[in-house]
Amino acid sequence: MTKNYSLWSMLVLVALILAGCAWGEQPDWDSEGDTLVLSSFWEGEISSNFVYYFAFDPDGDPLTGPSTDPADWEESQKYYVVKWERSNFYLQKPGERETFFYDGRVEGNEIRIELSLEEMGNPGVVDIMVVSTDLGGNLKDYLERYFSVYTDRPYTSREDSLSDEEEPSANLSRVEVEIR
Ligand SMILES: [Ca+2]
Repeated sequence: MTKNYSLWSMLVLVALILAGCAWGEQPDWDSEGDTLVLSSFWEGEISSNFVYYFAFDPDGDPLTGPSTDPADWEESQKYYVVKWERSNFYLQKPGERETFFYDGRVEGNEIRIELSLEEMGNPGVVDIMVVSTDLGGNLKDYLERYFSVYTDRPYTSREDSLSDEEEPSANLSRVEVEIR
């Protein structure tokens, strides 16, 4: 009896381990290619003395994209705009009112956000600009020009020169975009 019990325990254990392996290796086919994950890295720790903006142009034309000034974006109403201001994330969709945004994370010198590509109409290319301002809306740092992310490429990155903004927390270093 004891022997049988041990055998069953071992079988159950083996089954659990196999199940665990299968679970861990399961590719997530359903959501493949439908999430854009943007990681922005700044020279200093993210600070609520500044506002951080991320603009996404989903029109599919890499010849057009967001300027370096968030005031223009608001006027054009063409872009998805995520911002981090006073410790909250906000999302403005084209032609809609700003809402709270929950797929963002701040950690040390990094701000990471996730957006559904499906929600943006599954564009083949997304044009992206990243900007920091002070609380009065004065521009601090930005990419020299927007960059285009082709959504069939799993990884795209952009460097920003390290010495163009003296406040480390507002000084953009690098942007990485993964398509998952
Ligand atoms: Ca465009």
